[in-house]
Amino acid sequence: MAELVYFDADADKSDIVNVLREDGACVLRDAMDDDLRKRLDSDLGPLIEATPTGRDDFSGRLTGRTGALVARSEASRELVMHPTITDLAREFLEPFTEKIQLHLTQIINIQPGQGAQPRHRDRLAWGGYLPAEIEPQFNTIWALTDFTEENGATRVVPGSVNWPEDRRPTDEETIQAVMPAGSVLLYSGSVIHGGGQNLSESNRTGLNITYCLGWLRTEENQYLSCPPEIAEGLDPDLQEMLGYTMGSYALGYYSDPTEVSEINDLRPPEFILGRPPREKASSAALITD
Ligand SMILES: O=C(O)CCC(=O)C(=O)O
Ligand SMILES: [Fe+2]
Repeated sequence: MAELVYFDADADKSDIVNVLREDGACVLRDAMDDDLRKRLDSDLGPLIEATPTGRDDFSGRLTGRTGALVARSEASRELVMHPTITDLAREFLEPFTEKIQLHLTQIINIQPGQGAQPRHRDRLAWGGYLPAEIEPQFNTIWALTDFTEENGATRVVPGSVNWPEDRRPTDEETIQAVMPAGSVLLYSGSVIHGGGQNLSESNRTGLNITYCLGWLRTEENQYLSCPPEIAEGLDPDLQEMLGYTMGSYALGYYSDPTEVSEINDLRPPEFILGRPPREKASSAALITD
């Protein structure tokens, strides 16, 4: 039978990262305080109400998905920058990148009657081009309602991280991330998982916040979902998590095409937010003559 490891929110970080590397998933119990939960409910309730359900079986014809949460919800920003989570994300992805960035924010509201989502690996966003040894992603689904077997708690296949591409999981190898509201499922980009079937009478609401290697394209385009006029009012750590900083010496500069008489090109993204970079981008290993 499949087993999922549960940690208290203050558990040792290296224990959590080790389980994530081996199993590809685990749960942190009660990682969100009640006050934040209340503020999230009041920020997100109207957004959930206004969101239509999906147009295909993967996104879910009875599932609402709402993004741009950094721009839309102040309370969501605290979850995006939750210190335990960002520390874990950095440690987990550190073998493959200098910097991490926000990959997507999405309320996933599974309504009664929604069938199970096809199981998948989230790394398929990059179309299967990434070598298997590179782990691209650190994912969270925060439970905003209790996640139960009946209401569609996420199905995960612990240990499926290094399986050959053609191996299919059995039901015995799959387990649901049952957890009380305020807990968070952590899972990698390489573990097989999918939303569960909602056989209950009420919604299963999760908040999917994911991080990826700083040199990859992100699923949610953060520059369009949180444009400079909104990003300029945010905390610098959050601005940088959104991608408003150089990814490395050469990654992410811009030029202002309206400048013609005095051109000041190759600007770091912070410039559009009205401030200089907080640190100099490290230079790539140059081949010296
Ligand atoms: O809603 C869930 O529990 C999982 C959703 C998911 O895996 C996805 O949409 O990629
Ligand atoms: Fe997924």
